[in-house]
Amino acid sequence: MKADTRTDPMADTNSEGQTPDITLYYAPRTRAFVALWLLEEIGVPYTLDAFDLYTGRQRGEAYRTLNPMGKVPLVVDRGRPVSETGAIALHLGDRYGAADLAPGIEDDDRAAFLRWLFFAGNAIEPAYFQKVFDWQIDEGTASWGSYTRTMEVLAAAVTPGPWLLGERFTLADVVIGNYLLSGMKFGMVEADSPLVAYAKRASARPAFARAEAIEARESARFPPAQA
Ligand SMILES: N[C@@H](CCC(=O)N[C@@H](CS)C(=O)NCC(=O)O)C(=O)O
Repeated sequence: MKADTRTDPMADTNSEGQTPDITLYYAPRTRAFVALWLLEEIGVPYTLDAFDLYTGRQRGEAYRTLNPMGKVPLVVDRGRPVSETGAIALHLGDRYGAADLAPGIEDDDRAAFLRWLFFAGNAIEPAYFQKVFDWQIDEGTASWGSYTRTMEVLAAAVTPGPWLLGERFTLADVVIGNYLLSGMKFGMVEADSPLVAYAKRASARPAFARAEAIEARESARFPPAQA
C-alpha cells in the first residue's frame, strides 16, 4: 500500500518533498473534469497542469507529442502519456486504485467493470451526438445501436443499483456518472429516468466535491472568454 503523501496538487512537490509521478493536463469546463474526479477518488498525489484551451496549447507540437489528438484530459505517469478517459481510468485504477475501486484481473467483477468503462466512450459519447444532431442511422449499423437503446440499457444497469456493479462503487461509476452529470446539463437524460438519481448519488461522493472545488478554483483562474 502506498503511503498517503497527498498534498496540494498545485504544489510541485508532495509532503515528502518528492515530485509526484503523475501530471494531469487539464482545462476547466471540459471533459478533463473526470480525470480530476478519478484522481481524487484514488487519492494518489499528482501535479495539476491547468491551462486555458483558448490558448491553443493543446494543438501545439510539444503537447501533441504527448497526446497526438491534442485533447484534455492527458495524464503523464512516470514519463508515459496516457489519454482517452477510459484508458486513464483503467491505467490509474490498475496501478494506484484500491482494489475495490478497480477490480483486478483475478476479480470476478472485472468483466462488468470493463464493460461499463468501455461503454462510456463507445456508446454514450456517440449516442449523445446522435441526439444533439439528430443523426438518422440504422440501429444495426451504429455501434451504439441508438441513443434510446443506449440510455435504456444504462438505466436498466443502475436498477436497482446503487451502482453499476450493484453494491460496489468503482471507477466505472465515476466515468459514467460524469457522462450523465454532463448530459443532464444539456437535456440528454430524461428527468424521470433512474439515471438522474444514480448520477446524483455519484456526485454525493466526497471525491466529487474535492474535484469540483478544484474545478471552481481553476475556472476562476481561467475564466470563459468574453464574447
Ligand atoms: N476522447 C477523449 C475526448 C476528450 C475531449 O473531447 N476533450 C476536449 C475538451 S471537452 C478537448 O480537449 N478539446 C480541445 C481541442 O480539440 O482543441 C477522451 O475521452 O478523453
